[in-house]
Amino acid sequence: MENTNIFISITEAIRDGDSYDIAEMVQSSLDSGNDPYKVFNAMIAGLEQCGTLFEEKEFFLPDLIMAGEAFTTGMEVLEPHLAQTSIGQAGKVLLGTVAGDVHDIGKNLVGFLLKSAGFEVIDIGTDNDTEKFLQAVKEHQPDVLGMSALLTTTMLGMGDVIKTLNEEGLHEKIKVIIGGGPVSKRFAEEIGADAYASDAVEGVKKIKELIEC
Ligand code: B1M
Repeated sequence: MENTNIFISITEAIRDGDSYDIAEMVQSSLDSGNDPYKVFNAMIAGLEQCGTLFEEKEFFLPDLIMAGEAFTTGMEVLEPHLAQTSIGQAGKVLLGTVAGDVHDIGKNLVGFLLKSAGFEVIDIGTDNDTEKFLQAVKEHQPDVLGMSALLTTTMLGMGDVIKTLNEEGLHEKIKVIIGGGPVSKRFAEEIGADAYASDAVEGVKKIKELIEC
């Protein structure tokens, strides 16, 4: 299939939650010699379209669920091709999504790129309250704690985690970076995070900077 067409088809398959065909489409696009990162961008565009249609009330919760599942299915095929840039150990990063929030696609991408860049990644999953973050920091003693939030209601939990790290004297031992749709550089500064990243690539760059300084 001609390049532009396959990218459009991949975007539409993710948007429409087509878990059945997406794996074959991604594989066929890679077999045709397309850049894996362009395939990846086409998949992300599908999630963005799904989110827009959800906002416009044309799509509903099951559509979001199906799009998320199709994305995960596509990533299973794509991931080994993106991972080819792997290098040595660069530091330890603890990643998690905050309490009340089950969105994990963005966090997983950050984790995936970090691993590709040679970081050890401990991913504690989704829906982590302050206590869970605190326990994980004590147990794993990471160089960097990375928190993700996709909801305006859950992002506030990030501030609670940082406040508790400060109270327990743990923030002086680790750096904290935050990311996710509703958060911003300004919000990061307000809650005392050490860095903010708008996307996964910037996340890896900022984490490298945090470890170096
Ligand atoms: Co939800 N959802 N969702 N959802 N969902 C959003 C986020 C929403 C924007 C849709 C919309 O209205 N347009 C909206 C949030 C509105 C708001 O609060 N501002 C929303 C809503 C409302 C909800 C529910 C409340 C719906 C309901 O039940 N009525 C519900 C909440 C559930 C909960 O968490 N308690 C809900 C549920 C879900 C699903 C479970 C169905 C599914 C998630 C599946 C999963 O993650 N496993 C889902 C999905 C798929 C979406 C959309 C469509 C896509 C999110 C996504 O994965 N994007 C989303 C619409 C959208 O984003 N346009 C939407 C792709 C991903 C790569 O981007 O996660 O932003 P993102 O990550 C980026 C950057 O943000 C950054 O890097 C990533 C890669 O570049 N980043 C970091 C993220 N974390 C980082 C951490 C870092 C650094 C960078 O350092 C640590």
